[in-house]
Amino acid sequence: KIAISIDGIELQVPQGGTILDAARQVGVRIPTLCHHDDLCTASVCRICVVEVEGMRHLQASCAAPIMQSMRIKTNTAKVRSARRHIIDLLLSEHYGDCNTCKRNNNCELQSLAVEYGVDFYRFGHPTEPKFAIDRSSSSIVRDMNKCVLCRRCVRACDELQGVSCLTVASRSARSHVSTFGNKPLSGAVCINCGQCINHCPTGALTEQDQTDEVWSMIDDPSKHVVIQTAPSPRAGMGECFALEPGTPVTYQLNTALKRMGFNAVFDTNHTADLTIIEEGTELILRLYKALVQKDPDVKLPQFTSCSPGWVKYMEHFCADMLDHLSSAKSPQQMFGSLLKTYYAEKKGVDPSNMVVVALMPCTAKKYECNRPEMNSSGYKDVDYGLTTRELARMIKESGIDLPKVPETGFDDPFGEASGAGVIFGATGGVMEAALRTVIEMVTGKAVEDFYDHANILPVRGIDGARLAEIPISEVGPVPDLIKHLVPDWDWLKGASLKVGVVHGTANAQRVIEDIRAGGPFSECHFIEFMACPGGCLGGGGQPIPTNAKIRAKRSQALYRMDTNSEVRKSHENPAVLKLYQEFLTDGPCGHVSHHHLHTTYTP
Ligand code: HC1
Repeated sequence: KIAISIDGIELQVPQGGTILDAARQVGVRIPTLCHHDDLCTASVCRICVVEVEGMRHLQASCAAPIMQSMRIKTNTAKVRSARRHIIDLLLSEHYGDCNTCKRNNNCELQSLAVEYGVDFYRFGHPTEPKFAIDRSSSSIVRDMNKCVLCRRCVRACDELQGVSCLTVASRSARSHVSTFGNKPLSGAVCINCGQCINHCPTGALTEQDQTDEVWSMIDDPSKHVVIQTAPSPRAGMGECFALEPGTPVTYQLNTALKRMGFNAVFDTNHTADLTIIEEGTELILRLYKALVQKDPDVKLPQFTSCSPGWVKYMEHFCADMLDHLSSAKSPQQMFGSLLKTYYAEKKGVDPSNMVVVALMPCTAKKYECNRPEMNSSGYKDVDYGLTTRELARMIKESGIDLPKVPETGFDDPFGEASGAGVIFGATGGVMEAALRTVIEMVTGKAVEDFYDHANILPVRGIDGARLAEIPISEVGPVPDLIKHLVPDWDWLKGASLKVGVVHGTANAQRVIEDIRAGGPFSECHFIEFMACPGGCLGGGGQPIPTNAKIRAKRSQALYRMDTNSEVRKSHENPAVLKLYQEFLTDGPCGHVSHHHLHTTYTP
């Protein structure tokens, strides 16, 4: 350890750590802009400069390593003047008006300007935009006039997602963030995940805003407008209303949505349960065909397919492996199809007048609902995907103080969901939900007989890519629901189900390479892939800021909701079982379910 002092505070720090880390350790706040806890150091903005006794130049605290004893000052006239100078220079290039910016009051440049008392544009202010706004993507809007060249989007796209869609082009005054060949985003290799958005400090990157379109649907009396709410927004939405990350607002949200004018509010966790039945059955069928019938065309491991950023990643980067993807649609899309068929008929609503909105933590969900495959109801199954941030704006616009409103339940017939459905939002959650069902289906025993309180801890965690083995020590009778598909379980007795869990597509890239090379992941039977760090709860449509601590709190909230749920296994959700009796009458992976709940992807 090395003894240093920061603003007169004496402390011991490990050799090689940064001044910024040391300052945080003793509660000294140094402003940052290009620095982000999720990303590698870039040290390009220099806003975090400090004075180090004996050094002629100011040091960027995010990058300067502590190799020897130092006396550091973070708040001298020289430091303040340098920081102010940097802010003035950034503002001289930053075209746009805070009042009309989506990041107003949530912009790091704006906060710095306030903090450093900027009350005029010392070096001028652009009066004309330099760049055309790119609105071509169904998920993301790029306004490079507001870019401060911090490269956080470039690093997020590369380091977290392994996509590298964005890069810095040209030099000095011409330097700008660009796609390959400066193509519009819709024509670039982008997976729509939005990680660039929630790592951007300003309004240079935002989601494709559909709030006005949704309002006009709500205002149209001829429309029956329903909304489904995904697991993760309920653990994140509170942050937009100054609540601690991980404060659940599930039922207040339902009240707000009803007051805003939605005709019905449904729980996406319901179709998460349905996804488990369909995807779990598909897995059993794949295993049976591959291991018993020795069918060479059946691909293992099966990959989950509910994360649309991950699906698009596969289409761009490993299209030759698309037949590993489960054919089950995501819960969002299953819901859309059911709403415009089963529900529309029950309710006596003409599906052409039904508008399905999905509240999602994800910008890629906007892309997913626009995919041409997603119209098995005969209409566009899901009309609008709203992010957590967009819906927060609509709630505020409605004058609703979300934390203060009373709680309301979800509407029938899709109001019932299990705890397995809610953990879909956290990395490992889809796998745990699937295993709870598969273990009970195969062994005929309660999952609690093998895992305390049905918590399958081997698949939980935060490692970007992890493996687990689930032993099948005994087998029971095949349950009625799938009896027509597999005759018995004898072939699984004594086997181990090998599973993987992966989040962040940069990790997915490593796992795909491992599979190609015949590494440990190639031996898996089933792998959960989620495009975003932490799973959907870290999605590109969630409140800003994001970091590992915030994501951990959202995750804990989802697992608490699961623990407190009355039903914790997808196959015990009575509303899902009723759906098989009334609508999906030829059972999981049957013809009806194939038409409505499954799809195929082509490169
Ligand atoms: Fe997700 Fe899913 S969990 S993909 O992460 O399978 O977005 O939250 O809604 O569809 O249920 C996202 C979250 C979400 C779907 C479910």
